[in-house]
Amino acid sequence: MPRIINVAGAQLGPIQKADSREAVVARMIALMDKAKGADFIVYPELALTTFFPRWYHENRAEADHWFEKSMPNAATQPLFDRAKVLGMGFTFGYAELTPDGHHFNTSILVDKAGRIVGKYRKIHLPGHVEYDPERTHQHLEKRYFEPGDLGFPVWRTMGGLFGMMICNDRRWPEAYRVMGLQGVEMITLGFNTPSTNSQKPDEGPEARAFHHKLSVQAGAYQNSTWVVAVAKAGVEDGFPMFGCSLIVDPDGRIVAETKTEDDEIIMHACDLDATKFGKDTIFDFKRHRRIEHYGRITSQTGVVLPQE
Ligand code: CDT
Repeated sequence: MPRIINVAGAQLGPIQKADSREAVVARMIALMDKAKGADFIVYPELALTTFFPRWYHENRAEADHWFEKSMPNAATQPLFDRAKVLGMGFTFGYAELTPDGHHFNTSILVDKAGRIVGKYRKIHLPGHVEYDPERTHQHLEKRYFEPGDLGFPVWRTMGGLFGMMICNDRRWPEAYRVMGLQGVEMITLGFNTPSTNSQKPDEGPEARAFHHKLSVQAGAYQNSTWVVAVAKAGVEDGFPMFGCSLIVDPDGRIVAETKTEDDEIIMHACDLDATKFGKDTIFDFKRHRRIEHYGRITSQTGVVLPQE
């Protein structure tokens, strides 16, 4: 018997500095209405605002207005309310400021009854801490966020096993594997990826999309899981970000992909039981993993060269 979950990826086009959260939430609700009939809808990383880590503030506290102090809050409650009426689970990313003053790049998983059942805080923060005049654009996630402190959990909800990662996490096989080792069947991934490499301007959208797809497809295949990757795209405050939102099956194949860099829905009926074959055969971790040789993965961060 297949275990079908109808999934929607809700790509968001650009959000400008001046756009209010209320206006963005209205766009998110319009996408939700378009996806009517879906069981679950996935929105991007930092979905409620412009990608503010491109802006440098000497005084970090000046960026605090981009953060949410509670969730749901007045601006996002209408999204929770609409989802409940439609019986749709959802996930989206936002900047989280905790009551004790910690800053995280966060995503939440909400079930069909509107309950927050999971929270993930981005672990692989890209970019830099200080203003870098050498770059074509700034990417100051390391300035404004702390690395996540919740690990890579997997939640049993909506009839399956769900995990979350955020943007740059998709480039790190360890992130998928930690969830793979908990049997994950669907990973959601919101992203904001600039269309050019700030340190290598001739690396444009084609190469960026290639690395994006390569990472997501490999992660899905090697852990036999669905991955739903959703962008915030288009030109934000003069800075272009690519689209390429994807639904990837447990065989690593793209089954749905956006065509624009604007608000756009992709949908697919994902059979969670399609994850079984890979998990029981070539990626049956229990039979095939050789952890006695993997020590460096958790004991070492940088490269240690062999002795000359
Ligand atoms: N948001 C995010 O994580 N973006 C990164 C850009 C990396 S370049 C500093 C990404 O991996 O797409």
